[in-house]
Amino acid sequence: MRVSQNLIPTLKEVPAEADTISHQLLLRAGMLRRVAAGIYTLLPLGYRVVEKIKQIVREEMNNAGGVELLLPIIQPAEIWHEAGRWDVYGHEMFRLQDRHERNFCLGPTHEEIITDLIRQEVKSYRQLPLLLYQIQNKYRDERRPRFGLMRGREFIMKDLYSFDRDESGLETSYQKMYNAYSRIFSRCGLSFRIVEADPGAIGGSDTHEFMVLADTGEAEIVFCSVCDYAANVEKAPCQPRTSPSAGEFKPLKLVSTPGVRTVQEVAAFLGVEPQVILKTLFYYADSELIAVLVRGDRAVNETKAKNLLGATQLEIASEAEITRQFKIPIGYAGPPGLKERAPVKIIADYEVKDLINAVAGANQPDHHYLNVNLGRDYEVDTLGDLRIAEEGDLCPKCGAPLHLKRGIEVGQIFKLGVKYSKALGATILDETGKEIPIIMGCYGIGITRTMAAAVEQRHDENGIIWPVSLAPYEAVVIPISHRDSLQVKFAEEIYQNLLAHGIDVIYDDRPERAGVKFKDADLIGYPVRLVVGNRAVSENLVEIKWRASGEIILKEKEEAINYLKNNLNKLRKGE
Ligand code: 9G3
Repeated sequence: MRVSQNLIPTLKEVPAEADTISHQLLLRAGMLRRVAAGIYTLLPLGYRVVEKIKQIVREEMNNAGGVELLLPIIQPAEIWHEAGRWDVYGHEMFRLQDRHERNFCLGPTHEEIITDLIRQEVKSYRQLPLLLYQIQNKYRDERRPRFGLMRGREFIMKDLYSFDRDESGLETSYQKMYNAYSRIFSRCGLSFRIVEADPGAIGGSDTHEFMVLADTGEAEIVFCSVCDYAANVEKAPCQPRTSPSAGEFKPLKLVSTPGVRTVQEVAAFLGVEPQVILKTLFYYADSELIAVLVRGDRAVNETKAKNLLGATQLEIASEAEITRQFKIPIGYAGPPGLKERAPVKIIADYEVKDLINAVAGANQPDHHYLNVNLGRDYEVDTLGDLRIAEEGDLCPKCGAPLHLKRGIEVGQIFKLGVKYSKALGATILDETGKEIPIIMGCYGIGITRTMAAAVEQRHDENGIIWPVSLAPYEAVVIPISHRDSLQVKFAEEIYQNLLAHGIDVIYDDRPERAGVKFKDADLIGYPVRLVVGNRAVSENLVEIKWRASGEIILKEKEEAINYLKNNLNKLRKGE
């Protein structure tokens, strides 16, 4: 491949739209272009990276017994109605009508479609287990698409679905995928953690997420410094870090706190610690109004709240809405007298039980209460683990301190059980002729998100540093002077040689200064670059520079080929 034949529109400046480093670099490296919010063109070099990721995924899925097929992007509403999910996802689902005004959606996922296929084609336990997968575009109308490919509205996913006759079969399929995913992300040269995750609406039992560690990741994970425990903070259980404080209940006291609303402001104004302030947040669990109480220095874990309430959707209630409807001024909400103000269920984190003589909003403008005590001044409907795990919380497995890191979720595996096979009647006859529902699992990898995650994790101030396994080209050949016919001839020869030896090589034959070509090579992130200058012509020497290490060595032309072949071979297996 010659650069002059390709379309690689590199940019010097950072485009304003780019909101994370991988987005900036993929745009600047001429690999990605925005068409609309969350919708992108993969330019030729970006496309090559995605194809390499797909190939790694395909090889490992096939090794694990997966069989590839292709399900439609456009899906009839009927099947989603039958599975009871057409109305669950609201605006996030792209919906459309055909010319006969029949309803369809653009597939955000494919459980319904593949279960519909299986209920028609699989009738006997003899046909199981089956591991069917596709690599297909997905559509989700994100409220705030951002971070380029990391949270797009159209993206490429590999989704595999396992079909087994019983739980132990599912366990086997699940383990196969767990191991295959580990191999995939290692081969992609990524540093990742496998974390326990929350099954969410899917329900079911086990679920794990594969997180590429990156400070810009949207997901937060906790992991133990001693044992192998790691979990998405959404799921990580928290022990109360408090002990019931002795102290007798002091008399409730109303104090004037004009214009003092946030925990920080109240703490400063009253000269108390955030830990003794009660934070009251309002949510709608499906349609029920909920007040969640946590200690002032903690954050509400909405996933835990949703699970505690058994709700499908949990939405934060706007404070303005609460003020308008219940005359509770913004920033002055509190549990004493709350139930008289609003038909609200109050749930509280375990630590609230140990809060003696707390500070809380007085549900009236510019006033707080001092010495608020559970049992005397208010009641709660349920106590539970409702806070987000923090640095230093104790490992639920071994009790050692937990650490916090951010990550990018690139894969997730779920045990579905019979959720879809029951809803859609996908059953088999077992040996005794008894009809039983098929046990399912589902396993996703964000293909385009993996590309972005690789850039988040592997870049420097000059640009992207692709692992060899994902690089658009493994090597780039650059003549110092495009006017010097001997240098050009030499560069051509070495380019042809590398091609002949099966190396993924690109030749920068543009009529440009060498400096421009070097900057582009570093920005795009080719793993290795071969420079052909005067010493090539006079001493048959080629300069070889490795992008990741910055190491530069000189090799005679013939040696250079073997040296590259050996080193690239080693690196292809995952750095
Ligand atoms: C929808 C919409 C968005 C969705 C879903 C459905 C996420 C939905 C969960 C999954 C589970 C697994 C197979 C591959 C791995 C993940 N967002 N999920 O079901 F209608 Cl609009 O997709 N699916």
